[in-house]
Amino acid sequence: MKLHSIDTTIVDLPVARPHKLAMAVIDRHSQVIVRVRTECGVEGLGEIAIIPHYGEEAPGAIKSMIDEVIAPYLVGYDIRRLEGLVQFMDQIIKNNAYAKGGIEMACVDAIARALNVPAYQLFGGKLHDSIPLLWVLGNGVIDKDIAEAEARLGDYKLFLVKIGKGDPRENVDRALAIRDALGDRAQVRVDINQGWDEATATWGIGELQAGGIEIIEQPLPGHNVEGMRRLTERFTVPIMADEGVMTAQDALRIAQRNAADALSVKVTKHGGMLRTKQVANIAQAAGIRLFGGTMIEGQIGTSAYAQIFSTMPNLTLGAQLFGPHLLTDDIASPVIAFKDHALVVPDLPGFGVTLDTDKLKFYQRQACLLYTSDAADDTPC
Ligand code: MUC
Ligand code: MG
Repeated sequence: MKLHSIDTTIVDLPVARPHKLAMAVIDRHSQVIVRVRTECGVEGLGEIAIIPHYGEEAPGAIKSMIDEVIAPYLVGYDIRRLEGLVQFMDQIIKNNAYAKGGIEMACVDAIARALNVPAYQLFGGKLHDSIPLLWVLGNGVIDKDIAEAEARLGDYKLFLVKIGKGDPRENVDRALAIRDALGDRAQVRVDINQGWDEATATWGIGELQAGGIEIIEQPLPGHNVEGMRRLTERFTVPIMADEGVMTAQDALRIAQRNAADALSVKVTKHGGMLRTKQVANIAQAAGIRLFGGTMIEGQIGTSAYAQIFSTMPNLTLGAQLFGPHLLTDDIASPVIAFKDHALVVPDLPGFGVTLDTDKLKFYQRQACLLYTSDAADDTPC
């Protein structure tokens, strides 16, 4: 299965409402779609969803990294040697996890399609037929978040409130008001997205824990491993790392320092499905629980994430794969089903997704988008 070509397209997809995070407001969501084709005519699809200001890579840079730097070296490579392909990409260029992860994802889809098996079969097989789902409340306004949670209760029993921007007192009050409104009908977690310093976190987590918040995600900057250790030791409410765990080495450091109770795993930030499984294996060995994270993927990425999540024994905290519900249109056929507050892991060959080339053309980026930190603004530049 020698690689013949790699194509990339940037798309900007519509969302149901502006999604407010500590670092950005998303009112159109950007993805780089990767299509690989082998010399024997097998095709595979990858999706790199990008949360603005979350990581180190951006859509245009990812596209040119793949088109101009990585792809020229990969033509003719036998993609069945998947671990070799990942190591080869690391020789071509350091870091650039999103770009490499998108290529690897598309190769996994192609290999599994050629073998006529679901992708999870390449990673040890499926342990979970379905994965409990979490909806992210990102209005930044109490009444809107409560109304949205009420409307979503049919599909979701786990909610995550995005805080970490603005007044910490307002952040805590908003999360607790949502928690009180939902009562025992749902669990409520928070994601601070690195927004607090340690003193604020020590105060804020105390309040959130007393108010019944279920999990606290990434309160401190990702590099502050010792601060995360102190919070993990101090509080009984689980502390989860997200931005603090990008690489397998990060996972190892967190495990060695007892610097989190849980990790949020994401194929894109770890640089592919093999590397995500590596992080999961370290967590499993250390007794750390996993949460299936998201970068707000559509059908391709959500299926890919679900495939690898389904193979992880310690993925016991559900998954944030709400992308297909937040995005109001997609460039691929629907393959994701939702049942009993959970996502059903697809059993079709590969990721089971078919590209809609008309939609791909329709949503293809025409101009660069500029995201601001406090307004749903997309001024062309
Ligand atoms: C994050 O920090 O988990 C993904 C979805 C969302 O609402 O936030 C992001 C990133
Ligand atoms: Mg997070």
